[in-house]
Amino acid sequence: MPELSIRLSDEVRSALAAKQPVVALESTIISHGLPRPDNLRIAREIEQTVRDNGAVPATIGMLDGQLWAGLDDEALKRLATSEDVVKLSVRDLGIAAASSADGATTVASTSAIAAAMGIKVFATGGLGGVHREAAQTFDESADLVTLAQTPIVVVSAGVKSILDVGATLERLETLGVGLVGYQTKRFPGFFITDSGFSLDWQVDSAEQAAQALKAQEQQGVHHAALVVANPLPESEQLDTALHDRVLAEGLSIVERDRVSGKQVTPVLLGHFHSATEGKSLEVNVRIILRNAALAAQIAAAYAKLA
Ligand code: PSU
Ligand code: MN
Repeated sequence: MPELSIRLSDEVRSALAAKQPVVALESTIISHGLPRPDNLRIAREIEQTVRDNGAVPATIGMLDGQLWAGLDDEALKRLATSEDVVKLSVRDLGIAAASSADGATTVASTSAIAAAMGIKVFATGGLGGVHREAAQTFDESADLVTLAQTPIVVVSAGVKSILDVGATLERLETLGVGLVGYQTKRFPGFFITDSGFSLDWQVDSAEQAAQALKAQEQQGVHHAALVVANPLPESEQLDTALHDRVLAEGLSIVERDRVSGKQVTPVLLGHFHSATEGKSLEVNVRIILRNAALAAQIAAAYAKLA
């Protein structure tokens, strides 16, 4: 491994050295995506789920300007409870380190850091993407361009339904990001099972997803991410009428309060969690735990291939 200024927990270090399965986890979900006090409990559950499915969790975050992969419970607690945790995309990492900040990494920065360390698989809830007003605001998540240049498997329940899903799919295609449904050819819509868009490809098992990663690596043109879209079963999705109503409210709050930049996503998700009286939170947690389980299975299957 190259000399990177990323501190690894002992567990993550030995798993990587032994080429055992490791799953990267982001910390923005914990600090900015999920409400307190549930967020800390959920962060621990995500890690446990990765372990239960045969991999070592590597939650990535910054403490006092130092990047870590593999957080101990005290660090997890700090990112979950401190008021001063900055949401860190890739462009923020250097300046945040020089400012001795505490920070939480997004899909973009987590995948970039994980890939730099040789971690092959990353689990999140839903990707960032093109926002609905992007034609005016140009608001497109840095997740997309980062995934275009980061070779890693990302397990997600599609993109957040707060986004323009069709535009996001077009951008993923343009950017060369691989996209495959897990046991489906319907693209999931995060809180809802089916976003209304279809997919070109599906894999039927964790082994097949691992084979796709392996094949990409062997082809020598593996510069971008492979997104494995893992939908919730319909019986577990958020009620679609409730979803549509709360989303419309959330979007008008964003407009009314002129929310912009990196606040948009946390404000919309926060509105969901309060306006659905915790129903969207339950759904969000199931999404993340299911993705963590599948990611661990893919990482384990990949380790067997290698
Ligand atoms: N998915 C969730 N909750 C979240 C996010 C994604 O279920 O909090 C976070 C991720 O860290 C993602 C970020 O990278 O939102 C996207 O933010 P933006 O739209 O500002 O790029
Ligand atoms: Mn944005």
